[in-house]
Amino acid sequence: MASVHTAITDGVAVLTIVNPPVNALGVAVRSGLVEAVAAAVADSAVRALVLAAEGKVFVAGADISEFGKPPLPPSLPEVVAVIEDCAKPVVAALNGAALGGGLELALACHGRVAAPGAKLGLPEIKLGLIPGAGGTQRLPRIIGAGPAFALMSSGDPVDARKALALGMVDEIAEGDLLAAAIALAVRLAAAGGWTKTRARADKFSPEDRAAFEAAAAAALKRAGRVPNVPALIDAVRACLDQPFTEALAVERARFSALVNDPSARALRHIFFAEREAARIPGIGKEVKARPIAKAAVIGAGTMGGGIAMCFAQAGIPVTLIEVKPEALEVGMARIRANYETSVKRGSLTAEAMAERLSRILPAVGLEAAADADIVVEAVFEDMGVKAEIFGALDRLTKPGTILATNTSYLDVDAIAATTGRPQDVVGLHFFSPANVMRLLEVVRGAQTAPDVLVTAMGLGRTLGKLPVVVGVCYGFVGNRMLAKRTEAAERLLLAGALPHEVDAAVTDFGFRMGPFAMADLAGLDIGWRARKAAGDKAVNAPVADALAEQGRFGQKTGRGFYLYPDGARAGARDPETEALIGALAAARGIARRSFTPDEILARLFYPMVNEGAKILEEGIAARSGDIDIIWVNGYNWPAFTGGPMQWAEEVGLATIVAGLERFAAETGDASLAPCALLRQLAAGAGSFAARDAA
Ligand code: T1G
Repeated sequence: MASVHTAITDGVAVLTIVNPPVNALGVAVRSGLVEAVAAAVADSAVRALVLAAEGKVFVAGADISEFGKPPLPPSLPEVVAVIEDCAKPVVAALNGAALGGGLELALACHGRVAAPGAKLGLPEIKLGLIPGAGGTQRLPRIIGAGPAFALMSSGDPVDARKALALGMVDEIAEGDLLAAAIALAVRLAAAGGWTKTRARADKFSPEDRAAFEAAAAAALKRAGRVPNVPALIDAVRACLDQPFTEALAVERARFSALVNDPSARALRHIFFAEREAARIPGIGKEVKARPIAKAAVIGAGTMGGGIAMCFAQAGIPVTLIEVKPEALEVGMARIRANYETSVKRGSLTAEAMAERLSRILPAVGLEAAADADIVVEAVFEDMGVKAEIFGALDRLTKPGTILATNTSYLDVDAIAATTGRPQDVVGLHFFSPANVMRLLEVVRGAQTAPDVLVTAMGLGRTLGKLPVVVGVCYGFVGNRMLAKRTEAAERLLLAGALPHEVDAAVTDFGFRMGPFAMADLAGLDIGWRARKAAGDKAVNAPVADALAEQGRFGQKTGRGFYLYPDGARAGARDPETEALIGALAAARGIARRSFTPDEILARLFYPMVNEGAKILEEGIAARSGDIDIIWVNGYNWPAFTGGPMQWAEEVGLATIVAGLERFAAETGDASLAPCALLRQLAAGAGSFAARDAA
């Protein structure tokens, strides 16, 4: 049970917050703090207070799970005011992360002592919010409006040393944190007076104002459609222009409006979905992972090299294997070049590059994988080639070695069947570039052993990935839904939309690139060859096929859907492409018409939502939240809309169902008809989220 414990040492009341795992400021903690402060103030034996916390985190902030529900008193701002207006000095002992409301609590204290490993931050911006318990008013008073705005608009924490330099903490306790905090509290009591943060204004100056305004203008330019950046600017500007109480009311008003904004709901959904994805249905904590001390990667191509870099970065020695020495050399050269680029950019030191390279052991021949604890196959997407490799690995590697395939589409069960150890086979679908993209689809074969799955999920996190369990089907989750978007985008071209209109609708929605610009960047030849190899499973993409057949592969050939004059990165409209689309439509007897951006988005995304619902029906994904974090982290779906399934909830499932029925009728494509789950949820006013929670 959450609580606040009080112990009195040397006339100092130490109030310790206990609410595992991260001391979130739920209502029990808030009430406990108000009661504990009142008792300490009433106790004549107490001359000062220390605010401490149990565990590895000081306070992770307000309890995010309370947002969107009826507020329970006392509110956090009330608790913060009780601390700041306390008749006796209060010092915060920051044993670990002090984030969001946790830092706001500390900022209201009259002194702050941090442990060396403490981190201090206001990450509310990442939840679609702004600080709502005085952070936008007290932090500027302590470190200046410019630095405070920078910290709040990034949402990234600073470490104890930086916090000391900024003035956010009074000292760093290299030894006993509590003793240092008590000593400071005693000094404040002995001095007989202290300054309330709300009363400080020594940090404000014309230069500080200018720094804030410049940072605000830059943030506003980057913000796009999200409403919390303008809200943060309003709150900090109020801090500079208005008395504390009025400015605090501005912060509260902006915060309260944001809590129920769809973008904040979306980001809270993503926050919890990312943590929920770690739970594998049907596998409990008693299932332990196999030790992974040594890895091997088969294939030194772009993917294999990137995967090897992931292991090296995580400190796991990895043997990178090719069958031909020259291919191995090319692969190693590409890895070195990647590192050199990072060193040039300053994101990697030369020492770290050398250290990581030393962990990648190039080798020719599968025998080199013999002593690996896990082998990741990353060769050509051909079942014959993979079957040969897995058969050999089955013979060469020791019992218990996990055999993983990086296949993007192929049947992991069929690959497992080529070995005598299907229980040790799993899919690890990395996304290109593997050393950058966070998403990892962990493909669970029919016979994959529970401890292999647990090992794969743990390894994913060790490699800095966001691992999500998916089932075996063509394209698993992400690529299976991407196929529906590709098909819908092509259909839109034939029906009358132009490439730049479709791409503009998608980028205005929040994607970095639209589907056609993305196809030109990746190379139209890649998809064209994949469709030819996929046979009847291929996506229907007549325009992309026609362009590829003319050798128009996109950026690499200077023209694809768009023109790229003189190697330009941004494509220009190409009259020839638009004429080709018109001819293809005419040949199909399609009377073309224009489409509004909203019609374009509905036609692109509703079929994806339908496919996602089918994926849930089939059990290929366990939760709609898993599907959402796959799309946010693997395909750049804008997080502030929560992913395709969360977005569908905001649109309204009944609207989605009606739209799909219309599209199915218009196109004659029965696969567009809403699936049973979607109909059932829409009819019963159910939701994907409720189904996840059931
Ligand atoms: N509220 C509720 N639950 C939380 C939580 C929070 N603030 N933070 C973490 N959890 C849960 C999490 O869901 C998981 O649950 C468990 O704790 C462990 O989390 C008014 C409005 C602190 C760095 O945004 O960044 O204050 O899955 O796996 O890796 O102005 O948690 O075990 O059931 O992440 O050790 C602002 C969010 C809130 C910080 C620890 N604060 N948390 O990382 O553990 S809004 C944040 C984190 C606010 C005020 C505003 C991290 C962590 P489960 P975990 P971790």
